[in-house]
Amino acid sequence: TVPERYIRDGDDRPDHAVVDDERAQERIPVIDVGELQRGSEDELDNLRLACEQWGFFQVVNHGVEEETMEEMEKAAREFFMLPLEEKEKYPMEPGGIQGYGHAFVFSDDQKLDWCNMLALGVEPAFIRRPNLWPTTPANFSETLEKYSVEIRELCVRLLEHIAAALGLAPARLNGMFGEAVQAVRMNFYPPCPRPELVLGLSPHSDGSAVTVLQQDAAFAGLQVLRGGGGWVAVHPVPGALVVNVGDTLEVLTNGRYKSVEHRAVASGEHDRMSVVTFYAPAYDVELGPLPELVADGEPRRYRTYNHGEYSRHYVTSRLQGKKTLEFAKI
Ligand code: AKG
Repeated sequence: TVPERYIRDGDDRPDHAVVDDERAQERIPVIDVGELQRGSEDELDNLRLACEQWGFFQVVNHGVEEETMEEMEKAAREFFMLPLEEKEKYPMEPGGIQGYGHAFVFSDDQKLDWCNMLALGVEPAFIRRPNLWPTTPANFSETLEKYSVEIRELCVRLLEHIAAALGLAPARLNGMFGEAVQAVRMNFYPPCPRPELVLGLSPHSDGSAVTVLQQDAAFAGLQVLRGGGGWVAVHPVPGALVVNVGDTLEVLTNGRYKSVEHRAVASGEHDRMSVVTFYAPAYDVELGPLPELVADGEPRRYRTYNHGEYSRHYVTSRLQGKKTLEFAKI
């Protein structure tokens, strides 16, 4: 049976029938980062369209070593397989954002997501809470360090190409990010006896500029909300990483590129794991729509604000669609 605290009702219930409806054939775009690196204008167009029309895409030839990804997946899985009392040595405090537990729980009457997570700040160093980095498996920290360096390089490259796709100098976005913030969340979704009653992770957009997600191949549990309605499943492409536009990029582009609501559903048969990296500007950066991207006569949709304040607002809010972006709206 499924404990009452997880059971959703009404509109909140996941619609697993999503895979049978007319959206079933839709696939999020696949972008070849190798082609972008070689200067392909066609691939840059594909990236632009992916950001404008989807806000979500998969990347291949992304430069993150297969071995690095496999090791990260293995280390995270080993952690989640530990007995509960071992994992609870790294507790996420209620309403906290780092450690092991259920994130985004703010009240006793709130429905829980069918998910365990381990969330850790990685860069800059001052956001790290070393006592929350697991010591089992023994190579966990070393593996996460290596993984994070390679993912960070990918984020920097992606932001260069995204800037170029916007008609900006490639260094424009990275140049204003300062000591960029990088955080990782590992999500583990056990099989659920009644998956139609629960959500793995509530619908939300990300507060990041870009998010890079690694998922295992067992089950397409990640779903993306399409304009016009309907959830589209993100089918795992072997070796690919999933990238999405976060709220910060939506603000910087004055809404040209939109952060997109997504959620995770549980499976009746398979467990599923995702390793998610959030990449965002330094906390002291003042953010708003880039003047070059606000056309003459076009209204500014977002105000200028301090990114640290926005981050605090984000992490102290429930996962609730794109509600957190209200903070930035004029
Ligand atoms: C998140 O951690 O913010 C996610 O959206 C994860 C979704 C997934 O597990 O695919």
